[in-house]
Order: sequence, then structure tokens, then C-alpha cells
Amino acid sequence: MFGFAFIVKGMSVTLRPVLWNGIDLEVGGHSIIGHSFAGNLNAVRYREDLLLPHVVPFLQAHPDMTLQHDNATSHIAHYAEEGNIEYKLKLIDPTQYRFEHLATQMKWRLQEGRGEAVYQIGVDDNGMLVGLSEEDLGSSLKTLGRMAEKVGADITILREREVDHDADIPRKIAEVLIRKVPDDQQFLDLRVAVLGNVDSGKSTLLGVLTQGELDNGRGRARLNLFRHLHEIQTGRTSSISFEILGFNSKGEVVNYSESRTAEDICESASKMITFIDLAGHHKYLKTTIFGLTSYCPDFAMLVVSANTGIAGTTREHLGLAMALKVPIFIVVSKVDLCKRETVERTVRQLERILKQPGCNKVPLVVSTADDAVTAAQQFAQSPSITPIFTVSSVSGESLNLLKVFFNIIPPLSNSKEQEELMQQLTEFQVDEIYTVPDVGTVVGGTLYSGICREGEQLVVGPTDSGQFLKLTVCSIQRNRSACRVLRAGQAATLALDTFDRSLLRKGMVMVSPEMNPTICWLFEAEIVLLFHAKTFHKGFQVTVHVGNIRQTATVKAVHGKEELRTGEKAVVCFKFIKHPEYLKVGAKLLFREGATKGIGQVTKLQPVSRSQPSQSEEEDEA
Ligand SMILES: Nc1nc2c(ncn2[C@@H]2O[C@H](COP(=O)(O)OP(=O)(O)OP(=O)(O)O)[C@@H](O)[C@H]2O)c(=O)[nH]1
Ligand SMILES: [Mg+2]
Repeated sequence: MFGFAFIVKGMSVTLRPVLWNGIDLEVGGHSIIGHSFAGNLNAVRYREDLLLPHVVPFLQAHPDMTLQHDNATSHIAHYAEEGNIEYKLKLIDPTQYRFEHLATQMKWRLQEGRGEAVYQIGVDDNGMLVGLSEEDLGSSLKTLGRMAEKVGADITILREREVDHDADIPRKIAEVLIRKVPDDQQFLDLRVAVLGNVDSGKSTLLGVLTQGELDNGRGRARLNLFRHLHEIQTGRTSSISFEILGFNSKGEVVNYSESRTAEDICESASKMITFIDLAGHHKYLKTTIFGLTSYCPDFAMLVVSANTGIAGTTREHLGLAMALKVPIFIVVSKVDLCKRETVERTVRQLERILKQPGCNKVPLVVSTADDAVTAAQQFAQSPSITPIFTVSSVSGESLNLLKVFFNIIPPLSNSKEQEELMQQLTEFQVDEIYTVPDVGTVVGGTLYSGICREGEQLVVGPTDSGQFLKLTVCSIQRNRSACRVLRAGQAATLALDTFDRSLLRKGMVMVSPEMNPTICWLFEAEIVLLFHAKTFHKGFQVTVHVGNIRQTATVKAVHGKEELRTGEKAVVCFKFIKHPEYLKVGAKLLFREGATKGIGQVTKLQPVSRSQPSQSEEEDEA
């Protein structure tokens, strides 16, 4: 049997609902839970049996309440058999045999978390917060340190807290982060797409986090980030740029402060967050969507200015991230500019929107370091949890909470999925193409599957005529430093020596010669029309985004219907107008044209064979 507890903000302390083996609890006349849970609670059951069916709907039905955290009573919510969290009551003077076993277990937990694990000390197998005396906790942490040393990992104490406040001798539990960069990897790696309305403070926040210097409120911090002259002149981000924030094995920030270079940062970081700074202005929406679809971000950070609240493209960006199923957290910026009440009003506005049926999110306001730890852990367990931070890039308020959060959030895909992707044939998505003096043609992008080594022979395409061309990867760089092996999920730039740049375009893929990629002009997708001013019918042209592909396509047919209206679903046949593309069934798709917007999924391809000369739009129409 297991218990579960959570606190609901906005409720008097004595009325905290405690969900416990089948006890019905009444809060304000509402029964919160009426189930009996037998057996152990693991991470999956926590999510499937409790969080999603009970807690989330409860919170949705009570928009004035917020899930705060689950640690205030004598139980924590989850006992994980799988995953990277380990509960240990105590680790005092283990025998040699037990010590070996503990070290092996730690290795396994690290593997589960792709290099990171969390140990909860003073907690029994069932998640009961028993607590340890100061002395026992000290010696347990020492053993934990020895275990980490044995497996070559580093440890950081995330937090210690007292349980059972009334006892004579205080009893404590400790939460510890264990980190070990896998042997074949330089650092742990996360990608965060940064979204939000124009002027909400995205670039500034990234400037402050990655350069370590506060902003002056007039755009000083973002100056370091601008790439183009016209951006400096207008102050507006138009293209996509990448910023890096590293953490060393002790959880300390490693950034450009103390005049470090990118190489230095890569050298000393054991975890690297790559931010994808996107444009807020509506004019650049295409590029923003491209950033979100093609760089496979692990998370999206939506920046909302405290003084304007949800304005401009905020809603649209939120919708895009949700359509693409990228987990979101929110940063309310510029709190130095307004009164506490205004900040609170913006937070409430966000909470309301997040809890709406269309969003189904559970907001979690972060106001202490403890909340930040909880937020990172809950966020990883259930992407519907949406942490909300309130910060200032000028006064620096609460930026430390954001750093705590970044240091702890684990990548969402688990080690098994990652392993499976790595076993597949190599596929690199080309997002950018450059010519670098003395190096030649260089492409930037993400390795979707497989691994890629220096010297690897691949084929790139499809060309306009549907061909794939041979090439050799001469060298690989990640974050401006050399890298010998690239793994699925990692972004990098690949040098292609003298390969003719004019043969390449964004949206191409570089794949193993053994792969026989299906390419097509025509494909079908199941779509939902999100917004359309008039009606959507055959002959209509839209810009289609699928992963790193962006091309105009014509609607060839709307199956079973003459036309589509806002909110309607249908299977639609599209045809690219310029060149065939490499597509996969199941890929998420977004399309737009002016005010028209829709999302969907590729359901069927009409492949062209590569030996056959591929048809062009003109031939087809003739
Ligand atoms: N007072 C105050 N000003 C801020 C803060 N954050 C950003 N600013 C200012 O707000 C302005 C806009 O910031 P940016 O970082 O360029 O905004 P952005 O979201 O990147 O805008 P786009 O890239 O155009 O979408 C700049 O003048 C910043 O100095 C803050 O926390 N407090
Ligand atoms: Mg910007």
C-alpha cells in the first residue's frame, strides 16, 4: 500500500489534503480521492494512477489552487523501481560485499538518468520519510561519497530538510545529485528553445545567464548575442542563435564570465545547456517555428514580461510548443519594473491559461531553492507540470533559482529510447550551411539517429531531382570544440571539405549509404485546422514545416470534404512545389499561410523511386 500527499496553495494549512491508502478526503465539499492503492508505488504508477487521473483533474477543477510540492508530510510521492531516483534509508558502514552492490546499483541509476541520478537519504523503500540523526546522515553521506568515487561520479547535496519537527532529536533527510559524464561523452547535454513575445527579455536573460553580467534595462546584456548588424540597430532578434550555459560537476555555473572562451566552458562543464534564442516578433514566426521543429529541443522556456503579461505572440508560442509536445516552463521577466501585485496578476493570468482544458497543465510557482529542486524533479516526471519562475535580469532577482533548476533538470527521453535511436542507421538533419575560410563547406544540424564519426561516408539529399550525393565527414565540432563521435540527439557542425555548397540546402538529410530513404513530392497528413479566415480547400497553398523541412505545398485533396473550417479535422493530400523531401510517417507537421494555421501528422507517403527521374510540378501539371 502506498500513500500520497500534496499541498494545495490557497488552502488553510489545516486543510491540506493528504491522500492516503484509500481514505476519502473532503476539502470544501469535494472528495479528492476515493481509491485504494495496493502494492508499491513506482514512478509509472505515480503518474498513471495518481497524478494524471486524480491530482491533475482536481487542480483543473480548482483553478485557484496550485500544486506546490509533496514533501511536507511523512511521505513522498514516488518510489521508483525504474528511473534515476534511488531511496536509501541509511548507508552506514556497509560490508565490502554490500558496498560493491551499492556501487553497481549507482552505476545503473546513472545509466537510467543518462549520467545523472538522485539519491534520497533517510527515506525507506516505500518512500516513507523516516529521517536520520545528524550523525547517521553524516556517515551515510560519507558512504555515498565513497560510492560515487568508486564509479567516478561527483556528488552535490541538493537539499537537506528536517522531518517530524516535534521529535526531541531532529531527524533529517538529504537529497543528493550524482553526476557522471558517460565515458564516451564530453558532457551531458540539454537543448532549451527560448520563446516569448517581442521585447519580453529573452535575449537579455540569456545574455545575463551566459555572460554572468546583469543588464542595465536598456539592452546591454543582449548586445553580446546579436549576430547581424540590423539586429544591433533594431534590438530585435531575427535569426536563431545558440547560447551555452555550463555546469561543472559541483553544480556551479560555468559561463563566459572570468573571460572564459567557449572551449574553456566545454572543457570544464559536465553539463551543458544550449539555449536556442528565437525571435518574438510575428514577422519572424517562420524562423521561430523552424527553430522549434528542427533543433529537437528537450524543453521550451516561455519568457513573459511581468508588466505586459500574456501579450502579442505569447499565446501563439505556447500553442506551438504544445502542438509539438515540447514540455514548457515559464519565466516571468522584468519583475524589477513593476509592483508585487502586478507580478502576481501576471502569474495568475498564466495559471489560468495553463489550467484551461486545451492546455491541461499544472502550474507550479517556484519561489525558493527548495521549490526549484522539486520543480525540476516533478517536471521530469510529468511534462504537464509547468514551473513558473519570476525573475529580473536587471536586479538579478531569483536568477539563482533558475540556475538550480537548470543544473538538475534531466533530459526527458530515457536511456532506452536513446539507446534504440543510437542503434539505428545514421541520419543527420541539415539545418544550416556555411562556408568557413580554410575549412570549406560546413553544415550545422542535429544527429537524429545513429552515430557519426570523423571520416564517415554518408549520402546527402534529396537534391531537386531526388538524388542523394556521396560525401565524407572530415571533422565534427560541438559548441566550437572538436568532437570525434557524435551521438543521436546531439547538435553539431560537420566540415565537408570541398563539397560544393551550392548542392546543399536546409532541410536535407545526410544518411548512411545503406539507408534507402523514402522521398516524396506527395504525402498525406491528418490535420486539424487551428485557424482559418475563410475556408481551406483544394488548390490552397501553405508553408509546411516538418522537422527541419520548410517548403510551400499545394493542397491536392481534402479527403471526404469539400472544404475545411476552423477546428475541423481531415486527411489532406499535400504536394511540395519545389523539390521532393525526405519524410517519415508519424512525423509532426505544422503549416501556415497568413492567418491560416494547422497542425497534424504525416500518415502516408507516396514515394518516388530514386532510379526513376522524379517528376517536377510542371511535368505533373502538363
Ligand atoms: N528592467 C528590466 N528590463 C529588462 C529586463 N529584461 C530585459 N529588459 C529590457 O527589455 C528590452 C528587450 O529585451 P530583449 O532581451 O531584447 O527582448 P527579446 O525577448 O529578446 O526580444 P526579441 O528578440 O525581439 O523577440 C531590453 O531593452 C532589455 O534591456 C529586466 O529583467 N528588467
Ligand atoms: Mg531577442
